Amino acid sequence: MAWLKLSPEVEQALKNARPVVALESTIISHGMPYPQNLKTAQEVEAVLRGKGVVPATIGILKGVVHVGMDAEQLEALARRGLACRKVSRRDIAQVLAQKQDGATTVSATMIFAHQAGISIFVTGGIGGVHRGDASDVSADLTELGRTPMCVVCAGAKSILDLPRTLEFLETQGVCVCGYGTDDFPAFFTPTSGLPTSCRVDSPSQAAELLQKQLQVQLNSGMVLAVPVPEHLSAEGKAVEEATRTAVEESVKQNIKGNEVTPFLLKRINELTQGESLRANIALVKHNAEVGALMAVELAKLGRPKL
Ligand code: PSU
Ligand code: MN
Repeated sequence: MAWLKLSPEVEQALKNARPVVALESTIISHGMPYPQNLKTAQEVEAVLRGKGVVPATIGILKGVVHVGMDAEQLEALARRGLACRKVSRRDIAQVLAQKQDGATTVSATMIFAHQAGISIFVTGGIGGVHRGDASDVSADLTELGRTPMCVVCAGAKSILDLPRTLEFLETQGVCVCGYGTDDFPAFFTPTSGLPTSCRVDSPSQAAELLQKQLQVQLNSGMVLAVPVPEHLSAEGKAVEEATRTAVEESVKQNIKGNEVTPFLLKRINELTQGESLRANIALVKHNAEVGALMAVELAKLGRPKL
């Protein structure tokens, strides 16, 4: 496909049924400031490689989707940051038609990873239903309802309305699986007090669950929600307070649409003097470890027999 390019390494790995894990690029451009964003992107790739998994960071350059970005491409995207276009499902055709650059959100990354033949995708947190405005529902949630992909993450941030987010996922038929927990993780803290829909306790159990989901051809996605390890969690109260302040500010300043999430992430980082960013980075790397182990197990199971 002229509009979708696999890097030689990713193409080779997929051909040989070796484990490959997808990574998104909006977390780099809009989720973290430069240069921590670049360093994190490189470290997450290194975590995957360390476990024998090929990383496939996905982004759009001049109207071409790249599945597996090289060092130069990654650096250009990280430097451009918020000036880069944030691309979710609705924006894809336009960005490709007009040959623009773009960073893919969870929703767009799921679409392209699936088209490339990848089934596991690691990130920090998914979008959800916003606290400030409950009609602001992330396209990540509807995408999870329609694309067969396992998104390994630390749940969703408390910038979101978590009860509504989980209800929405249930309506969309998304399997929300806790990794070693029955409690849906709330990103910076391991628990939210809200139930997941099921639980697994090992990478092989997680792989078996995904394999079954693919075999049955549900064509919907699953979330593998990994609680942040206690020693990496951010100071709960400080982040919670900063979150409340940031949400209030976003409402007062009339921040709307796809600018809400980047605004909140930036403000919480400022208000916690970098504490939230530190925890964010550590947690993404931890998710990558779990996602890598799961991908290795999935590769052992082979292609699902339909
Ligand atoms: N949540 C985070 N960090 C992020 C994002 C979400 O903790 O970087 C990014 C992801 O790319 C996600 C997107 O797909 O924000 C959701 O944006 P919105 O709320 O506008 O749908
Ligand atoms: Mn939104």
